[in-house]
Amino acid sequence: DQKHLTFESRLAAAAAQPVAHALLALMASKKTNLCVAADVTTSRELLSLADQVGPHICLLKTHVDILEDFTPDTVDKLKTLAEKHNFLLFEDRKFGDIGSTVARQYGGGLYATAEWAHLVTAHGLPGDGVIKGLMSAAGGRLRGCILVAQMSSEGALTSQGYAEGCIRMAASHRSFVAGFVSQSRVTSDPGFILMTPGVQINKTGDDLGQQASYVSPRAAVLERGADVIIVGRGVTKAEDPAAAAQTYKEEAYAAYTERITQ
Ligand code: S5P
Repeated sequence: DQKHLTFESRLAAAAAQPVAHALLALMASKKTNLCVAADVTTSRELLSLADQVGPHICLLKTHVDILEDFTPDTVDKLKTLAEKHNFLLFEDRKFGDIGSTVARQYGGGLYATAEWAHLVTAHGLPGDGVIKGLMSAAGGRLRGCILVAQMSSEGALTSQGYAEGCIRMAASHRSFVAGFVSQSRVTSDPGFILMTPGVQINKTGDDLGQQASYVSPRAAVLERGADVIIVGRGVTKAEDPAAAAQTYKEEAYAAYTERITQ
């Protein structure tokens, strides 16, 4: 069972997916399972945030379509920061269309996401064509996707059957699916990485349907099965984002340490 396994001991199970493998190794060596959701509107803020929280994160999750001033230069600078601080880039595009459309959205367009994002999110809704489409546009690059098996928002339509369908879909595309966005332990397969959003310390939900109450990093890891916690406003709106990231990192990693020794 994945629950008590260390990230290192899951490397073999993730061997088919190079980004999952790299991420597990990175989390173990850097001692962080924190992903910061960098939901800001200018490239300057994005790069500044990435530089500040970089030492504390394993993944920087972006919504580059929120940026008002996106250019390829933003991506070049983001790549440099990812190398400087040793984290991976995760574009939360939530692809959800037929394979041929997704292939073009991922491989081309303004954002050319396949060029730079190690991981992207996708919905399982369209069926496995969405994965095949992403794979076709990834080409030979080391890329992977995270399927959104459950959503954190109130009234989400991601039923248990839907989540199970996502797990099955992933199991037949192990070379490309690195894990899931989830709110519970949707799988005990040690090869897949579970990432949980809706995490904040001392905070209830927002007024736009983010779940009625956020959960703490500790609850996300120990009760919801998160390997990685995804934190947006808890860090981005903090007076000192670097200090906040450090706090979230320490709490989440301590919870992971507690889990593997349970
Ligand atoms: O179910 C989900 C899936 C995702 S990826 N619920 C989410 O909130 N997210 C993302 O996590 C969302 O797009 C945002 O970038 C982040 C949560 O941000 P926060 O500010 O609420 O922590």
